[in-house]
Amino acid sequence: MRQSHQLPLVGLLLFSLIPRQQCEICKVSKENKTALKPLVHTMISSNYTKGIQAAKVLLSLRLGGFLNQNQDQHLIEQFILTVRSTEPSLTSGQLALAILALGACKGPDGISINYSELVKKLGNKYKAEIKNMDHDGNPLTNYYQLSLDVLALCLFSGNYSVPKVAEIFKPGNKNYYFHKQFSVDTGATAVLALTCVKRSITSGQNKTDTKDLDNIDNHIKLLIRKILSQKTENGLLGNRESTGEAMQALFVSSNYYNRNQWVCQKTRNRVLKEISQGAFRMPTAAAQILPALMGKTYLDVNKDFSCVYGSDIFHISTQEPISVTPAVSASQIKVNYSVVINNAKDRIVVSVANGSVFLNVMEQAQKENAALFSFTAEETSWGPYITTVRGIKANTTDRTYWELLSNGEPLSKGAGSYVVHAGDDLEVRWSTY
Ligand code: CBY
Repeated sequence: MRQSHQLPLVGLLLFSLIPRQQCEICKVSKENKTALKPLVHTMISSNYTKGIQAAKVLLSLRLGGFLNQNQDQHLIEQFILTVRSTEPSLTSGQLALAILALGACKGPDGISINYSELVKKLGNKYKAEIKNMDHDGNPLTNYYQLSLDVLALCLFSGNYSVPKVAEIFKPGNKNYYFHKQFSVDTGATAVLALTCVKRSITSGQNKTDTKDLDNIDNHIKLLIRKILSQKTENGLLGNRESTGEAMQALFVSSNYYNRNQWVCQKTRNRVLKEISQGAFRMPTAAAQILPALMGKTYLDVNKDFSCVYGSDIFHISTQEPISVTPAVSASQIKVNYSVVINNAKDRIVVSVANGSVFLNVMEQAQKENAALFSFTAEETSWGPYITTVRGIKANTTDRTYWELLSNGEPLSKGAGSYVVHAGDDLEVRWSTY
């Protein structure tokens, strides 16, 4: 064979030896994309693309290229107004997510976004978080949100101190844990943030001490180890809800683990199976899993890169309503419900319609005995969050909250989505995390 004929062959051989990126290997193939239809459907339905809660949904739909140009323009215009009118009251993580959603890609001409102003405001909110840590090491919100802050500040050239990031994001920090249990969601977003910071240092954008770079590198390595230690038998990372962001963290740090430590196809296949069984019905849950299935991560956010517009891939209209509340049938079931404060337990048996959720039980108990069972809840992107019970208020600075349990086990769902069963022993317990 003449040398000139050999060249393409050598090229092909070399190409096949280049390890393919994990995200490429794991992304759902074109043929299997219809498996994602339920997720896109849940997210795009009009009720969940409104308000600040829509940030994660928008970010996910835009990263995945699931909107057409009209939908994108309409949703972004609406979202800008929301951000403008609510900005002062947003938490740091909410504003960070909003910036990531708006700047996920370069949208239709004619929409102008004042990034520098938003990023400056985020810088101030992040500063306030750090300041709050001076007292007892607790930020105003939590490390999940601090990670989103650093990620957005890093991607959008905001102000933050690299040595401070290297100091506070040590994997031993208590803020990565709730009740001594490592929070995979938190660890995964921290890996994404730290990876962005590391890249900005190595590309020369950010000048810093090599000691900080080494520390950040080490934090990523340890966090990846912790995430992998939460891999379950069936392939999920942590639980169903944390898997998507954990996949993103593993995609961007494939040189920190061996190929045999994570078989991403197993995780992906498990997730696809869960989707086919009706999981991820909550818009935020769908939004958290979708980017990874498209081989994307939050590090792909780039305001200067034109958005990819799908041509109505699934023919889903923004008007189509979708019900997320489980069907409630006429028959009644009895459950036990208690409020536990330290060693004092107040118990009641309530009757609710079959198919009811935890919140319905709390409402019924409150109706029957307001003195013992009164409560308040706040709407979040994961549904209602119980803030006070009998007037006692949860507080991030003291790391207190109202924990939800069923039959002695903490729930992995919120009050608005956990469907109760006859005879359940339900509990809200005053806890410290
Ligand atoms: N988002 C946030 O700030 C939340 C970050 C998060 C790590 C989040 C999980 C992960 C995520 N992807 O959003 C988180 N939970 C936090 C930080 C917290 C603490 C909130 C207080 C604070 N420091 O800011 C706290 C108190 C430890 C907490 N979560 C409590 C609870 C329980 C809520 C009970 C109540 N009072 O209503 C509960 C129900 C656990 C329990 N058994 O009591 C709980 N969390 C759950 C189940 C969850 C998951 C929700 C899953 C679902 N299907 O509804 C979760 C996704 C999430 C939301 N919590 Co917290 C974790 C998981 O299971 N993977 C930023 C914002 C901008 O979006």
